[in-house]
Amino acid sequence: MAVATSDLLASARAGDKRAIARLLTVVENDAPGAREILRETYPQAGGALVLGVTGPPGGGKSTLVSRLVAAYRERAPRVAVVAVDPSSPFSGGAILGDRIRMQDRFLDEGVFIRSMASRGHSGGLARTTARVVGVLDALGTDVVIVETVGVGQEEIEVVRVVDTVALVTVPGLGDDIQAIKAGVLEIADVLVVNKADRPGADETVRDLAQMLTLGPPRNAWKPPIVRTVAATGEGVDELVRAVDRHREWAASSGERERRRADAARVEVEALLRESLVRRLEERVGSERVRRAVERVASRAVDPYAAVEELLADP
Ligand SMILES: Nc1nc2c(ncn2[C@@H]2O[C@H](COP(=O)(O)OP(=O)(O)O)[C@@H](O)[C@H]2O)c(=O)[nH]1
Ligand SMILES: [Mg+2]
Repeated sequence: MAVATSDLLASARAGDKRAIARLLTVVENDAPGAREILRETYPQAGGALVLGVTGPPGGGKSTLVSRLVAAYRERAPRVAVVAVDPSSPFSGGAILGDRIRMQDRFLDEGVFIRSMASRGHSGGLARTTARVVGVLDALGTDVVIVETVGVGQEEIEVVRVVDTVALVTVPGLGDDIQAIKAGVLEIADVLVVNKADRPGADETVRDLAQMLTLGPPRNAWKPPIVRTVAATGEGVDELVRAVDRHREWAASSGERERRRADAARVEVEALLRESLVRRLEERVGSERVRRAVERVASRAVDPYAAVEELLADP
């Protein structure tokens, strides 16, 4: 192993935030050294509590995450936040109040905060997030919280990398709840109605409870619905307890192993596909592909036949 990398790893394991940040940058950019870091850290990951916090923008996720960080820090020496959200306070897009609240967390030696751009990751955002979380876990982080805006398919993929998914909604979302239902509700382990200080919280809790009964029966876990006021911290302890209960259930029921096996399969198959395609392209050669495309375009040959010709030995 390169001396620089092994030094960085040693400092990072001791909790040096600059070393952790440098390692994550290499992994995130898939820069030279990324494979080595992955090889050294991969076997040591798997022990952290990994919680995903997702939901529509403006729901109070970042405020809630800040509260969760404080709660987890009371029982764990090292907590990290991975914010995959361009509007997150962690990346500087916040109103002043949020920033001031976050200040305490930034000053805490036991808290590491990373914000990730949501675009431009080779192999996809979910893969990069999984790797960043895995490295933090392996470096001795006790709790990793991933904040992401749960709107698109890619964001849904991101939360698949965590062990427990908390979906944050707010009162009065109305039709937006239908949109949530379509995608994220199916993968939510804990439902949070934040901004419970606002009118309509009871209705939202009722709507969500009803949706849960309408959906397909998933497994033995029935997602609890927790009300929070992230602005004051109300309900945060209950949320922490709900996450603990889910974690215990997932470990004892085999659900955690199933999710991890699924994630491993997705990653290995994706890498295998990428590698096979690369090798085939090298073997076939771009010139032959170009000529085949031309012949298909001029209808000299049909597409199946063209591919068969390409794959047959030259
Ligand atoms: N009334 C009320 N406002 C809240 C609560 N939690 C967060 N907010 C406010 O909602 C806005 C969006 O919060 P933020 O955490 O940035 O949401 P995010 O986009 O989901 O990360 C901010 O102005 C927060 O101060 C809450 O429980 N009650
Ligand atoms: Mg946010």
